[in-house]
Amino acid sequence: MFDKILIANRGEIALRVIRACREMGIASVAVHSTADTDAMHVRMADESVCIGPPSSTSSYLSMPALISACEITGAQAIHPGYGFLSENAGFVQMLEDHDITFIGPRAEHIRIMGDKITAKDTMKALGVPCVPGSEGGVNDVEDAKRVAAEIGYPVIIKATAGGGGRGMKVAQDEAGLEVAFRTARSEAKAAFGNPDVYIEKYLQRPRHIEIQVFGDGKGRAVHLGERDCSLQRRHQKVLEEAPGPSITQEQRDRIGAICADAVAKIGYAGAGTIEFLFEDGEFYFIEMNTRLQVEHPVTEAIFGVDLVRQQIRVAAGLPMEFQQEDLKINGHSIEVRINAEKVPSFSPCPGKITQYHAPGGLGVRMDSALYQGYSIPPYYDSLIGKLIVHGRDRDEALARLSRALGELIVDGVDTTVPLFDALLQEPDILSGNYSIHWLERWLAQHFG
Ligand code: MV4
Repeated sequence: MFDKILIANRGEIALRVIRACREMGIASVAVHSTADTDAMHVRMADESVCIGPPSSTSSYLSMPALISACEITGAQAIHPGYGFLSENAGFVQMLEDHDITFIGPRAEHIRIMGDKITAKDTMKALGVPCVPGSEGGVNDVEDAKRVAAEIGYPVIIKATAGGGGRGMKVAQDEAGLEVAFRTARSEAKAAFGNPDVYIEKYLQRPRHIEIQVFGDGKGRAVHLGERDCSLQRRHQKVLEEAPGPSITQEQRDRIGAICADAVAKIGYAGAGTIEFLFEDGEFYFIEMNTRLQVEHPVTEAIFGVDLVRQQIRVAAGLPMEFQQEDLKINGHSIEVRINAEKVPSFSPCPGKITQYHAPGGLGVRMDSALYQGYSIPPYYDSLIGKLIVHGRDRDEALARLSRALGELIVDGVDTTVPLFDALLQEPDILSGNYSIHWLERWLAQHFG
């Protein structure tokens, strides 16, 4: 096992990793920009290294600075958290050259899943159900028209270098296809330096259901059910829950086994998320994320596992502490993302926290790096906390969420808390009846 791990991240996820390290008797090294000298992750880690100026590019994304920080402190491994360098295959390769262990999958798997056409081809060949569409990419309008006629309109054109909603165009009919195709290609070239696009049938009212998988890197893998992350605004998740309110145990077992099998076959190491659109009882693969996700705590809550601990074990060459038959769902969990943003514009609202009180009690987990007197810098993501509740069933989780939101105090900046108070009054939210378009429609109705 490692003696010392460096955390190449900040905020609540850095604390999350430091906590796992401490429970495992592993020393932790925080890194920080000059804007984060007073940040909680710096205080909570065993040691810290300043790696550069405020801009992420020159600090949290600086590979030479991170490698130097490992060499100075003697850290043997890096946990990337989410965002920043967590899905950068070049970084993983560079760490390998410096004999530093990356706590995550191999560079090869990050690369495959980072190219959305290759990801889809790979998953399809492994038996994962995909959205009907082109075999590989489409190179010209004629090719696009031929595929679209086969699968039927509407269709969606996606950039292979995109993902997470970037670089997509919908065409309702053949008349709209040419413009959609040309725009998608030129936008993809401008945004990613890669014009390659592919076509899929456009699903009109799906849910976003993602399956948590975990591999030991030696051909064994398990799944930890699904999360429903359909409540999104501009491709940013707002609320996530597990299990999915629309998924039956039979559906979970079936798609879960397919996913675990697929990642076992490629020898995948560590935590991964396989994203699906779910419509009319069918799953359609869209993308795979090769990192620990923001919303991983809802899975931890219902399965009673520590995913970061397992990531560290697997990276050190140890087995996972569970097999598929050990993984049984207990109750229901919901997470809300507390952002320092004004509602309903969702514009960032950095500033000084004048009062802070975290909720607690049975079934309540608050992952946050806030403290009273802390100043949220303007340079980074606006996520300042995740409130995760767990109950015996969905209704108990909802009641606990309401209660915990009432206890939470974050003064000095605007937050997304009022949005959650309002959502908890909505019959569709209380019954779990929402698709990927529900939130944008609701926001347009209430504030448009
Ligand atoms: C789609 C789709 C409908 N049909 N693909 C957006 C993010 C990226 N991960 C995939 N996305 C979508 N792909 C087909 N074939 C609709 C979306 C989509 C979406 C997906 C998940 C959550 C929120 C969304 C909001 C708008 C569009």
